[in-house]
Amino acid sequence: MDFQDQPITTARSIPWKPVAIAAGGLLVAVLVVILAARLLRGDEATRSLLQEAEELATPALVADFAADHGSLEACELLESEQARDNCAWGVARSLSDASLCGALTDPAAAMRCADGIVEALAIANLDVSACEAIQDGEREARCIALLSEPVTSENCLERATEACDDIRLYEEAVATLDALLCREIVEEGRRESCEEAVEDRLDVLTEDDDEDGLTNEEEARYGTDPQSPDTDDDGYLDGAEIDAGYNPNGPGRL
Ligand SMILES: [Ca+2]
Ligand SMILES: [Ca+2]
Ligand SMILES: [Ca+2]
Repeated sequence: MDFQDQPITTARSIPWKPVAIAAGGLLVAVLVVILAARLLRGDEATRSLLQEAEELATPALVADFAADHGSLEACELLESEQARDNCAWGVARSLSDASLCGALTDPAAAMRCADGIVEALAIANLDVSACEAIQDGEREARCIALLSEPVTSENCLERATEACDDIRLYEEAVATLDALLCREIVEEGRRESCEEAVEDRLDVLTEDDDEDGLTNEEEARYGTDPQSPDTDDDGYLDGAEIDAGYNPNGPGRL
């Protein structure tokens, strides 16, 4: 088959075939009747057909159809302004496209529509800078506060991330210094950063800046100076004093 054989489709037209399958045919038929009747208008019979079809196509049904198929055009079939706004809101939400909220006639509803989508995307992408596009100040602050906290197993569900299991594994691997647990993490980037974090923590735990035989972590535990090999300046290294049971911070034994 070459390019010439491609079926001809009109841009942005309603995909009738999948629609017919998805909607079970009935609603589509009703919408076709409405469209046809609106185009023809005029005579009594057409008007009554139009009325009948519009009664069948309840706002909720049309809104579901519009949202399922990302069709703002379907929302235009609704009579009341509020129903059209609700319908357009549903389409914008289902496509995660805040720009479509501009189709709402009520400016307050248009703002809530856009803010909700921007916020949901910011949370889904863990992108705190995206919160700044939220118009409602309070909502923007809430979004920034939420995303500024590091994601932990405690708050990962609230942040709508599906990575809670990964995050729990990450935390456990770092806490127990078990790099093998990192390998069970599904998301590749997080798996790699888990292995690095375990390695970094191992490095930190084994670091001995002043080379006195006590790691920095041990110096913190004994209260000695991690930057001075002989904290009490008595000629014996901190590590040697601990090993021999002497107080590295002054005279006497431990
Ligand atoms: Ca040391
Ligand atoms: Ca020391
Ligand atoms: Ca000493």
